Amino acid sequence: MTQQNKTLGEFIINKQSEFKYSSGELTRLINSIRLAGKIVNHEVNKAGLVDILGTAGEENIQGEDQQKLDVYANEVFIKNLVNREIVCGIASEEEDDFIAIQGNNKKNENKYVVLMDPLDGSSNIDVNVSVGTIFSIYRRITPVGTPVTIEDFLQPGKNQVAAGYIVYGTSTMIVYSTGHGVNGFTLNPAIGTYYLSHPNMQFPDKGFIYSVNEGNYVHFPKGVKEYIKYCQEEEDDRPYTSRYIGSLVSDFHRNMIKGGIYFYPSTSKSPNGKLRLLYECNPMAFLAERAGGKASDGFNRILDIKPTELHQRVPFFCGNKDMVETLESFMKKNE
Ligand code: P6P
Repeated sequence: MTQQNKTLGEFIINKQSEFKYSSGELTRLINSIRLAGKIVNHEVNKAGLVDILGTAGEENIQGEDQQKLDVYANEVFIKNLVNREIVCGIASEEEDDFIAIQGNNKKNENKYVVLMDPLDGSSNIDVNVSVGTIFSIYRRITPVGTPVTIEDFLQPGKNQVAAGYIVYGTSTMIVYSTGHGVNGFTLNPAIGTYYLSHPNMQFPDKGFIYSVNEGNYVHFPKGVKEYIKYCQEEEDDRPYTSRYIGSLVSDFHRNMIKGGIYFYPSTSKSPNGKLRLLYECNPMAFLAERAGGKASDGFNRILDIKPTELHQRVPFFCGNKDMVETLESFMKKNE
């Protein structure tokens, strides 16, 4: 069988020996996410046809209107993870606090916690632009069998054992890493099977795309303003191309394939930026580093940051190593 025809299921079995922890549990975990992704994909693809658009009338912890698909996706992932009894805890952008999972035998022996943004970029749903699910997996650090605590979720991103995203775009893909390289699988919706379509994804050596919401330019730190002007100068391989979809998963996915940098800096209205450290920045940073890229808050490695709260935000700069390092040099110069 050629590498390209390999299904996600076959890939997981072949690779599970590489996973230094209990591979059976991780396999069940990734399979659970795979199934939930197919279910959400089905609803996302028909969102325009049924009355599932618009807000659910509630607000999430971010104070943002919850789109019905946000609520739906959150429920689908939580149900799939709980029913398979694979995790001891779940944190979600759509949940104010973490969810402790009691096993049937009331003594949950599971070792993993999952943090997720069940449907990132949801503001794009009504205008038919790609959205995505982002997930991050850790081993618990409190004793197995005891109730999970906030400490199990507030681990630095370098402790992740796996992370990835599902992009519901022109095709649906799951892209993930268990620490050894990044691999992308494309869903064949006719048979509901994911096939290995992007083995060992790596950022190209050079990147020429910058992705930022320039509408916030006047509120950016001086170093970011200088970097944007640097990207726009006529010089060497510049001006770069500006591409911003407004959906982190889609912008990141394109930049990892074509080469580029995505950044959501601090602004005067969001002094810590907009993106959440635990279930957006850390998983994307985990993937970026394993694809030869870099992820920073402008000064520090994202994966080294010790979280202090579940929904904390950080400024986020992520993509080709040379592009992130050039941006960091502008930030340092203006520190
Ligand atoms: P803005 C979507 O809400 C999101 O979290 C990311 O997916 C996206 O990159 C960013 O926010 C867009 O934010 O302020 O540019 O609309």
